[in-house]
Amino acid sequence: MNPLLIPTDLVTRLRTARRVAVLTGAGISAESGVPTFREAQTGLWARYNPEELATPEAFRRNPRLVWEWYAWRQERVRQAEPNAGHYALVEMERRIAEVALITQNVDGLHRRAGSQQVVELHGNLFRVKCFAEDRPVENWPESANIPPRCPHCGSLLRPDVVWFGESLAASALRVAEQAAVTAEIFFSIGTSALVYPAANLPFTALAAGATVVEINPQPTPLSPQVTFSLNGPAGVILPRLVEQVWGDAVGISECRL
Ligand code: BV8
Repeated sequence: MNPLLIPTDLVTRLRTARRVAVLTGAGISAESGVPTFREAQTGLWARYNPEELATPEAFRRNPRLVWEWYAWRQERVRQAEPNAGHYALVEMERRIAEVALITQNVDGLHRRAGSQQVVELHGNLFRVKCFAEDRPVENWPESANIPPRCPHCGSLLRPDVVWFGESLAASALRVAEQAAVTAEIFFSIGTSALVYPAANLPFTALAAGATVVEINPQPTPLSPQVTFSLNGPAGVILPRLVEQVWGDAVGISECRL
């Protein structure tokens, strides 16, 4: 099926939907030039497996290495701009009564695009917290230390992201699960659906009777179960979807699709 052809049945359902939940992964930021998790790391990070670096064990073993890896990722994201896929979700949020945007991404690009209701399940690259006290830290005195030290207890500072083996924030997970249970339509966009508990959410929505839509150029473990599978890049398919649902109603030129 031509991925750019949005099933009319999906267009009709979305036009009348009042509660929509959207789960995004690294794939939605790919067209902004931010490498996905599975894509090989480049340059000096090519020899590291991200799932090994994104762990408390790796940080204990070599805090400087892990801190510098996150600094490198921050720089990649600073040079990036949200893409048409991010903006289409902003448009969806404007048009539908309730949209819960649940992201596994730590790049902050959804908020930069203008999305309001964003649940960052795995944290944010640009926030820092104390490794010992697990509390957010806004400012810390400049020093030669890498990683810098906590101004309260002197222990190491770390990125405020959820590492493998660490639990997600209970509040974020609760909001995400509630959105999956109550959604009429659940979108799974740009995620390989391999990392838990996020990967449970589409199945929770399916079990609750939701229409589940996957947008991904590649098949995932979720693909056989979904109602609609749109196999193409989110930055192409999402604007097309918004245009087909609301295009003539809103005069598409005004929104940055
Ligand atoms: C936990 C933050 C309690 C840090 C991240 C059950 C079964 C098996 C394993 C487990 C399980 N329960 C727990 C585990 C262990 C583990 C896990 O799931 N492991 C996996 C690898 C098997 N989960 C955890 O450790 C979680 N904690 O459960 O705590 C506990 C603890 C221990 C044991 C039991 C319970 C914590 C998980 C969170 C880890 N932190 N990020 C950082 O970013 O540095 S996860 C990180 O990787 C991302 O946030 C994201 O979640 C994930 C990457 O996945 P995707 O986003 O999907 O990206 P990926 O690159 O994989 O795929 C990109 C996709 O996009 C592809 O499909 C591609 O085709 C597509 N694509 C490409 N271009 C486009 C596109 N799509 C659309 N448009 C395009 N243009």
